[in-house]
Amino acid sequence: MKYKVGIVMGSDSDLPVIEKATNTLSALGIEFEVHVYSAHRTPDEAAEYAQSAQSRGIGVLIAAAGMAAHLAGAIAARTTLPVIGIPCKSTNLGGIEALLSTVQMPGGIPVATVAIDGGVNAALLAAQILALSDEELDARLKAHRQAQYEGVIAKDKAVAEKFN
Ligand code: RP5
Repeated sequence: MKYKVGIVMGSDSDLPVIEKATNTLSALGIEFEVHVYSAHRTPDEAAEYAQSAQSRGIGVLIAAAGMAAHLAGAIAARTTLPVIGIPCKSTNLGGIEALLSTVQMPGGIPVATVAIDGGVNAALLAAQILALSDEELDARLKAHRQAQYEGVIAKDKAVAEKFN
């Protein structure tokens, strides 16, 4: 592997979402590291992590946070690596607050925002970015997509046999 994925979350209460991402990265054979850094509670550590990520072999960053979710934007402000934001559902506002906080970045500092609690797609998007310069990973991604296709075809067959 040329590059690792760096994953940060605002709190360990975001772990269930992060585990969807780490399971997907593991299935694709992608190395990653995981940390808890908060844009609000540990802003210096979050900034230092983002600033040093590229020099430590990270190719894409994933940042997950809930509530007034500034983490992905704060990370993106400190690096030119691509940053994928995951808005997390952590209050009775349902995650819409984190979605808007993560997605509505002002021009100049992009964050590629996935769905609320979208850990799987964050990992797949990171994989697709890394696959641009990694042919073996690209082949594993295409196999993953094919397996997904075949899984849905099999489900259709099972449902059709039951009801038709
Ligand atoms: C955010 O606040 C975190 O990303 C988390 O989603 C939310 C709640 O954090 P805890 O109070 O559970 O630590 O910063």
